[in-house]
Amino acid sequence: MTKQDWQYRVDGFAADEIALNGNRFMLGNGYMGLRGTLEEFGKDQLAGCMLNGVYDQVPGKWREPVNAPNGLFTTVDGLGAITSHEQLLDLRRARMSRKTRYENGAVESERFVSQADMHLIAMRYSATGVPKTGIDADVWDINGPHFQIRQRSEDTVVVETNELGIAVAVATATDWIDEHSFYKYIAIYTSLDNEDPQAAARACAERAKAAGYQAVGAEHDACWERIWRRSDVVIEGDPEAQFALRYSLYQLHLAAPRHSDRVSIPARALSGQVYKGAVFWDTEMFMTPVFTLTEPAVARNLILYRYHTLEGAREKAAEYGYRGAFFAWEGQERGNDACTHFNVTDVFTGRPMRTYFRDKQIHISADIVYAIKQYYMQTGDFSVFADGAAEVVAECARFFYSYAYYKRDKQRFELLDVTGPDEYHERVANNAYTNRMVKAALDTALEVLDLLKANQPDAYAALEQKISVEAELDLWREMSAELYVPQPDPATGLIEQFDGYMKLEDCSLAELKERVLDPNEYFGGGNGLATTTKILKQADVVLMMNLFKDEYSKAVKAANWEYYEPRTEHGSSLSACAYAMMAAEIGKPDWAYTYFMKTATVDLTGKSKQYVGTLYIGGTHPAANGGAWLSAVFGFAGLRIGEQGLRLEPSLPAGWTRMAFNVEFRGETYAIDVTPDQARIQKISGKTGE
Ligand code: IFM
Repeated sequence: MTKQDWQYRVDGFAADEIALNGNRFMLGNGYMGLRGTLEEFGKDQLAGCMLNGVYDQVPGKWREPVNAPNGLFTTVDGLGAITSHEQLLDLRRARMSRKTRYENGAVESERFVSQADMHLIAMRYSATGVPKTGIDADVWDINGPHFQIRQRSEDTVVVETNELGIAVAVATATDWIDEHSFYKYIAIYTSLDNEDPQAAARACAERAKAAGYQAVGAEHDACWERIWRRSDVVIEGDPEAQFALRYSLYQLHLAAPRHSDRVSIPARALSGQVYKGAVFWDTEMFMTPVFTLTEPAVARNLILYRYHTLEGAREKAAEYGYRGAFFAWEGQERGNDACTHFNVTDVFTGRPMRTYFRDKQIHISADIVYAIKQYYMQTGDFSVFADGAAEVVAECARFFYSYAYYKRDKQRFELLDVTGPDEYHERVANNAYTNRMVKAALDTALEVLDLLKANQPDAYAALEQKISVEAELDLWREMSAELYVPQPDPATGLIEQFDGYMKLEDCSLAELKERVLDPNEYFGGGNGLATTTKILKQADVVLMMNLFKDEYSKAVKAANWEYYEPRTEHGSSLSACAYAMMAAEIGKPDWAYTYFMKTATVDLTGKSKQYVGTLYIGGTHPAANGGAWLSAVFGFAGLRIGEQGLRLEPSLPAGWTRMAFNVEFRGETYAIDVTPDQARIQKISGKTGE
């Protein structure tokens, strides 16, 4: 494989890389994600075009998003075996192309998923034989089948999902150049976005055909040009790092919902049905921050998605006997939690294992409030509160008040029976990350409601009428003041991850791994190897210190990084970036670089966990992709954001001669330029993308 500037290329065909290449060569536009499989591939090679926000459940199986019928499907008879193959991804223009030679001929194609028209895919195809092109409705599913075919012709397929009866229409318009080559325009609409999806898809495909490949391609390219103008980060002196960061941003952008605040970015983006196509805290903690500073309109959509899914979070809180909004660990379109109580299968017994991802990760609600607060602070956009964010924030605070215990003997509130980011230790008391985040959520709720009352009394009154919170504000204030937040030990500087963590067995990661009996066994859950030890799944205290930088001294940060780093298994792709950012801050650039490259190359190397128990978890990693940007911008460039504005505390890795990028802050664009000798922030008038 070669990586050149803006291009990623794989030379040679490897059958065992088909699934990984499907991820690596992804295209998408937030509405749909198209896997980078070859045109002749079908469900056995995991061809897929996932529609964001369209879910279906087969009775007794997990609910997951729906793959649309494959309108790119094209075969050529008699080609024989592959003799050479080159597949190329142009990041700048988000186009995938391939050149394949066979014993008896050749195929060349190029495709893009339009960024200008979210319903459209365009393809150019040529072969030495006579290609047969159609629509393959026999799609890849993990827990399918999800639809019935309602109508089918050569250039149109309309299907209807089983559970909710959502119609998905795929219409194609083919423009033959000669008998070997053609342009094909594939349009996808659903009954969620159009009353007559079939007519809309047909019109879209025909419109594109009339405009032609060059014209629709030019519109698409122009959109991507704007995206890159806002978010590109230039790294000089390290082409590997440059490419990895751009590639990460590319993957993240593929899933960004620019068109709607009714969908978000699932944990595996739009690369497939893994993790039930669900939205996790990954979005708020690792992706939204990128958009908040580069494309705030996308961040706003992601935030308001939580408002539109508030009902599910309220239902979940009520289900467990609480008030307010308990956001899902695995959220789907109504905010409903797709996570079951038995989310992992034990590899030894084949039995479902009781896990507590769903019931105990109360930090998700606090993560959402944290992202909202950062969004408001960094964009100055207060209108988001009247548009729904105030209700989200208030309902989260209400939930936390109803979840907490007041311990009379200790005269403090505590959060008992929770699971923090380190999911190997379930049902713990006073997880430092959770408690600190909950305090921040309460404070944000109080601040926001105060501001709303003062500045938009009508909006405040409407909110009060809808969910009447005024009587609870003093309770939240009291809880925030008296909530226990684990502090650094005065002697060691260490923050205990949760009550009793320090008493657990202190075995090394290497020792733990020697105890492994099955390569896919889960380290958490009831009997997991890590549960009785100090080995953690992913950054927890270290993540918290990144979020509340000003509250801890450098010495405390260093002590905790050094303590927790060797004990972290990084069993989640969310982990590396937290260690990268903190390493840069405490003067460990080599470590920062190692962790940066780990997060930035996760979808290139494919070296992430593919199984948890018997559960397949492969796909792309948008949180790690966002984490690459966070590591570069907050870690290496050392961007710090306070009430006073922006400042830099850079710590460039060896060999990096320059970093340059733009951020949008409170309606202005700032150009940031860092070299080993100087760091500059310069206001540019207007917004980058306009
Ligand atoms: O949200 C994460 C979780 O923190 C660790 N396991 C994977 C999830 C989805 O990325």
